[in-house]
Amino acid sequence: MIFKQLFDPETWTYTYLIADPLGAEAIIIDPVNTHLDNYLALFEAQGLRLKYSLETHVHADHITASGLLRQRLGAQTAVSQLCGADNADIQIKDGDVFEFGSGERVKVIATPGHTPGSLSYLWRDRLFTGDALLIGGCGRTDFQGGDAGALYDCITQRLFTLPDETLVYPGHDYQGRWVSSIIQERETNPRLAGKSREQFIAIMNGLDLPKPRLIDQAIPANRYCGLDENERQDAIAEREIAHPVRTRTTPQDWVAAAKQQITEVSVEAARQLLKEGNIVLLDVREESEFAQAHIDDALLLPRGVLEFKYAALPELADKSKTVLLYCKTGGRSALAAQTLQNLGYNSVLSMAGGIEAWQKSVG
Ligand SMILES: N[C@@H](CCC(=O)N[C@@H](CS)C(=O)NCC(=O)O)C(=O)O
Ligand SMILES: [Fe+2]
Repeated sequence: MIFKQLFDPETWTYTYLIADPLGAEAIIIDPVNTHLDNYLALFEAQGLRLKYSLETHVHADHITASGLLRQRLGAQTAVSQLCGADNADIQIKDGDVFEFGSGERVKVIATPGHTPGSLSYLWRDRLFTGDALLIGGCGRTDFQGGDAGALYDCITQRLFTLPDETLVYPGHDYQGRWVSSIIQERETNPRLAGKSREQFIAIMNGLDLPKPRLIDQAIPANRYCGLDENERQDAIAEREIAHPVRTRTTPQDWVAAAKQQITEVSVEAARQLLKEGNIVLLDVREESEFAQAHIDDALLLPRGVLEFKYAALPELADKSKTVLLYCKTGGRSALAAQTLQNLGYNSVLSMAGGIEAWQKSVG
């Protein structure tokens, strides 16, 4: 077997490559976009075929290379079904098994808490814990839908019950440690060893860590396998050419489905509503698009981080107030409108045609 632990010093992230030379089939766990060339060189040098690119969660601190690996090598991208990354090839559930090479199996163990969709992967005697269990620590639970109680439960009930000698390979280490074991973490992890659920929650609530440097770029990008807007469109187009018969849902399908569930208004109606006032105007595009041009008085809340950030906006505290959303052409705002409805907002409108239609119409 080939097993490599690769490290990204910029974000202290570990990436794992496992390959069965007999089948020459490989999988990669948590690849980082800036290392694409290294990975490609490695696959080529070792004659490997990348079958799966697995994510432990939607990362907040770096951008995944999974979408690029799909484009370049045809790997299938996989992430938890709870991550909101609709464009991944495989939406993973607890208990799923990935097979590769000659009989190699990777078993999925749901380990929510750092994020709701966090997963650990068990291969032979090695456990890849992402940011659930870290060496002498664990993933933070103060953003991305984090839940300290859930993290305590899955670590103590599902990971600490694995055989003592199981090796623990984390998603990060900030002190240069590479590997641990279940017994070592169960007996010495300062956040968990001998700690009750309540004590653990109190420790996690008191961490007060600065937010990751790349969070605003990383989360939205990672929900699209790390691809930027242009690369996403290219990837969709390439896929349509390679597989003209649609066997999977595309972003266009999700937008069409969302539009059945929400209320769209024309640019003219939107102008009238804004004139009347008492309405919250949200721009759900990315920060860079907002910086180029936006509608007066719009608040920026990119669709990719909507669930994580809406609660922090005082303008959105009253869920009965009318919220008008727009994006570039009306697709993303339809998806965002559906999300806001699911979050309990009962008067949500999406502006058809987006800012492009707004700019073309006479104000
Ligand atoms: N300083 C780092 C942030 C690191 C960070 O917040 N890491 C997350 C994982 S995405 C974590 O859970 N850290 C746990 C800890 O630092 O105890 C950055 O800017 O990227
Ligand atoms: Fe993380």
